[in-house]
Amino acid sequence: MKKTALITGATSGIGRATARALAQNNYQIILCGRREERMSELQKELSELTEVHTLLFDVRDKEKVFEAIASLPSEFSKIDVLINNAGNAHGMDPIQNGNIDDWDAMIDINVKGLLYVSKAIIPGMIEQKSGHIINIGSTAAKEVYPNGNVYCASKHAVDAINQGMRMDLNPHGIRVGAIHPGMVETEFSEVRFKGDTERASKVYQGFQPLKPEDIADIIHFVVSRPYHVNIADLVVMSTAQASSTIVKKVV
Ligand code: NDP
Ligand code: 8X3
Repeated sequence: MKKTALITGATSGIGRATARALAQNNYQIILCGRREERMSELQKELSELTEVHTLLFDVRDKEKVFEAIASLPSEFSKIDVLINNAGNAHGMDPIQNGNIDDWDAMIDINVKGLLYVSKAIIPGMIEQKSGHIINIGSTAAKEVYPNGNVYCASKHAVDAINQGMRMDLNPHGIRVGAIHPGMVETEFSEVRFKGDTERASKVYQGFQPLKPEDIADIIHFVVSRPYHVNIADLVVMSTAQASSTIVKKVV
């Protein structure tokens, strides 16, 4: 029987690449995100490979999160793998100039949204006595960099939640682990810089950043380990990157 994976933030970047990788590897997929057209396109593409269900919701909207998960048809309601991926950075300013709406967005999406989705899905995993939750953190979950303040705080929170989840779900036989990527070329910087594509593209110039497919490949590796193996915490950077602030660039 096919396993079912629910992926938040599946309309772009790491989430979309993960949906493709898992669809190619015989998972049925629940795609989540807000952009309907993107989702329909991906659903069409992946339906050539596997069964696909889509859920449109904003992870900030508590009620919609619970409604969406409760609306899953029976053939998709047993979730084996949850990829808590939806998230972004909003802005990159010194704390004294920070925009409060940006702070709210990062805490509400990256932290509270991840909690809402998890809260809606964990009871089913407890009941079925199995499940695998992968929380997408960041190198920003492990270190802080200048002007990264609230984004780093939100990802440090993901790191803490990941550890707490693993402890609390341990009696229930549920696997919990985090993957912490360094710089991955996705729409991430476009969102961070509010559509300034020129500024965004500069972030990835002069070196080979990770591709979303690199992380998707690792996620597939992680979920395909034998059930007694839980990859608890994984930091992944491009070879050119040594830390958040040290990147070997060709100028
Ligand atoms: P993208 O911007 O390409 O993708 C972000 C995804 O999150 C989109 O599918 C978007 O979908 C979804 N999303 C954003 N806000 C919401 C919301 N309020 N409700 C529901 N879905 C939402 O970025 P990445 O793929 O790079 O980012 C994915 C994850 O990886 C994030 O958690 C990010 O912090 C993390 N990460 C990224 C790194 C990078 O360098 N790119 C490095 C380390 C971690 P939609 O807009 O359709 O809702
Ligand atoms: C995204 C990577 O370095 O912009 O989490 O924080 S970074």
